[in-house]
Amino acid sequence: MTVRVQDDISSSHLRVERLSLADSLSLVMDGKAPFAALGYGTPHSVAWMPTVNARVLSSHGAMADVWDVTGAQHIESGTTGIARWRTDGHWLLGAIDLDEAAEKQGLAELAHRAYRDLFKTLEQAGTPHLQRIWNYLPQINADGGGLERYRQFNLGRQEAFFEAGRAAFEGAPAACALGIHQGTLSIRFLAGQAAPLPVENPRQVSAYRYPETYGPRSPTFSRAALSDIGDGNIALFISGTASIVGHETQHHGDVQEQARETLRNLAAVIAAANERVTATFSLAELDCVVYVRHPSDTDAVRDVIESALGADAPMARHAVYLEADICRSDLLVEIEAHTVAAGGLRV
Ligand code: 3EB
Repeated sequence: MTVRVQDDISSSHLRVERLSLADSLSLVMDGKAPFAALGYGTPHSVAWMPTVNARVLSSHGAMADVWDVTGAQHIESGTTGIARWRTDGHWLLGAIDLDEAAEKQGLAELAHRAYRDLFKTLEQAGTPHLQRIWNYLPQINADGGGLERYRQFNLGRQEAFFEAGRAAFEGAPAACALGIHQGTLSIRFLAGQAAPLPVENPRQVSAYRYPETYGPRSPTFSRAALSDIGDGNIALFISGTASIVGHETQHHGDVQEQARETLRNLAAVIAAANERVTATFSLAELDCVVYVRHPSDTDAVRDVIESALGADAPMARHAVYLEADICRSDLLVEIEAHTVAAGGLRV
């Protein structure tokens, strides 16, 4: 006998679209208020669009990744401690902005506190599973009292994962951690009701297994994550990816070789992801963000991407270039991405 399970009428499908700032704002005028968005170089005043506070280097100007849900009954917004969030009950986009100058604690304690409120948010909203996290740290490579600030951040972040009983090694969420020149410690996070499937890169040591030479506590992230976003689609979230093979930085001082190595790493993560799904993801289709340490390197990096994929590839056309410091001072470029394809997880 077969039992037919009725479609959950309250199910909510997640969609994402990369738009100019003007086009994303006009959605609201058209009465199609999206669930939430992540803005690149966008104003801080749009409540549903937490911004990434880094200078946009690409000619398109300010852009946004607009997250929308179909089948949602209503969108709720609120704050939990220092975290603000929007949710339709199935998916949640949250944001934390901490002004360090106004705080007495060091960065490790602040990261710990931020992640504690982040996890509290997820529990209270009933969207316990992180799909993707974006971390932006002012002066990431600066010394913070005997320990580099990125390493301090890693201390507090990992501690909060332990304390909340969250996977800090295998099963850690996809993430990025970039340096911004000024502003607040900013964390953005997308969560949902089901745990995503983590994906590692066979060319790289898992970041959560980096040796102690990179800091007393490892970074807490998986190389990528696969999420069933409903409606027969699966999303691949690729963490910040750089010119690292094994655990070592490659091509010191050569931004174009670093960009080529990064593309090889992205291709390797995509190949690993494709083994786990019935969908087919491809490098040329990614919606990526390219973080460039030195703005004068932007054209050199764009040339590498366009010669590898063709200038007409969606990855090349939709790329957002941002000025940011990378978490290792010898890295000049880092690329993160997401992409959606029809299919499901292989069981
Ligand atoms: C790397 O591969 C580059 O600390 O959350 C990439 C993605 C990097 C995420 C993080 C750091 C993070 O180690 C750095």
